[in-house]
Amino acid sequence: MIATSSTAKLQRKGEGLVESPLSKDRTLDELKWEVVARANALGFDSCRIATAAPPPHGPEFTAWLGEGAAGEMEWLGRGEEKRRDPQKVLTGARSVIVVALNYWQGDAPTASSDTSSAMGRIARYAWGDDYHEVMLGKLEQLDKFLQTRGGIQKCYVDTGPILERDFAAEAGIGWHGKSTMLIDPRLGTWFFLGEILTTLVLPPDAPQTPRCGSCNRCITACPTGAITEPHRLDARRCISYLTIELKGSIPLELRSLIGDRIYGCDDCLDACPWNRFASISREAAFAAKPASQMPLREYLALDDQQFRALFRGSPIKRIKRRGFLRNVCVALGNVGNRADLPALHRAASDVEPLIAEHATWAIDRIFERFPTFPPVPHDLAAES
Ligand code: B12
Ligand code: SF4
Ligand code: SF4
Repeated sequence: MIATSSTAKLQRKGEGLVESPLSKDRTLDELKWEVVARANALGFDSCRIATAAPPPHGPEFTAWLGEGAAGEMEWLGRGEEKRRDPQKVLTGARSVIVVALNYWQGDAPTASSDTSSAMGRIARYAWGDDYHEVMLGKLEQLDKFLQTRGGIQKCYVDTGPILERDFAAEAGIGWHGKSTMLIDPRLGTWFFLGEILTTLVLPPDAPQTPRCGSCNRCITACPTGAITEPHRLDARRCISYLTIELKGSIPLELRSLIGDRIYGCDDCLDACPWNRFASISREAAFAAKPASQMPLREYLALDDQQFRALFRGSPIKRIKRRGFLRNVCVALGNVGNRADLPALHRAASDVEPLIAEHATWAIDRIFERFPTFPPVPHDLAAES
């Protein structure tokens, strides 16, 4: 708790009350450390402050949009002005409180001992509960505290028009990696960001020194060449975009590069040497759920209701059954075998044309890879 109120720090001068600069600084520092202590108690791994000034890479963001690198994410363009000026998000904003929450869970648990069933890969951030909900709940508690100190706040976790990585870098949460991921030497890249814009003045923290050096591992590790140059990602080629944000058909020329990934991609994160220092998240909500570890063909049996039940609370529910089964078909086309054909044949006549089209593509790929062996069982031919 703050020991002294700000009015106690006012000294008399003539007729009115003026603030002593010294005591004002102390009050601001105390408020800042109170915020940081509360953020820590809520489970955040880092909490630092940036000034609510226009983010430094606004021009790069505009150029990125202009080149069409956002693909179908037209919502990014709609919020362009706001992303380039926090005053357009919250009038009178003075500070941005930035938090980081580690979601690293270690290596993927192996759920199946049946090696004949192909498994898919889900990006680590989506193994457990939806981070938006987990983090916003915590940020709202900080907001309530700041209201008691006279602040007006807006809280965001990937949910608003903010260039989150720019404010996080300004606050010193991490530095801009060449992969575009923000990196902290302690947490690596495995953390989510959240922000509170506030009308309260809080002393800003210093940025970190960038430490990518001559490393280029993320760029060479990317399966689709989506990191076209350091600090620039063409979302249209990124597997995270193709499997999550893209609503329609996945471009044919990129399907085989997606491999076994069915929701998001971690390759440029896995490649980053700073991740060798990562430690397991303290947040129980991010622990892997069984739904993220099923053999691919079992996902194809899900109807709409079963899909919603299986992924309740998970970020995967966002792409709905049609998007998820589309991705499962692509992965089966890449890593499945003839034992997956019955499930794919059923999917090829799904009422959802998007699923049917990708299932047909997958069947063709499996026949290409396994033209004669092992032989097609009789019941398989009958089912198709
Ligand atoms: C759109 C989006 C995507 C898109 C586009 C990603 C992209 N790199 O642009 C797609 C769907 C591909 C995506 C993928 C992922 N995303 Co995303 N995404 C976002 C979102 C909503 C907006 C990002 C954005 O504005 N992009 C536009 C470009 C121009 O900005 P940027 O890439 O962030 O680039 C910044 C820097 O590179 C810098 N910059 C630009 N030019 C230059 C030049 C130099 C020299 C320097 C130093 C810096 C610099 O300025 C930019 C603005 O800060 C943010 C949340 C948010 N509101 O910010 C989450 C966010 C960036 N995503 C996040 C995550 C976790 C992911 C994935 C790891 C998920 C996954 N496993 O599949 C991948 C990672 C892929 C990658 N390498 O970025 C986290 C990242 C946390 C972190 N530690 O960095 C965020 C912050 C969400 C959150 N609240 O935690 N994402
Ligand atoms: S998330 Fe995957 S596809 Fe996207 S840039 Fe990173 S490695 Fe490339
Ligand atoms: S892999 Fe290397 S270049 Fe890429 S973000 Fe990590 S340290 Fe930077």
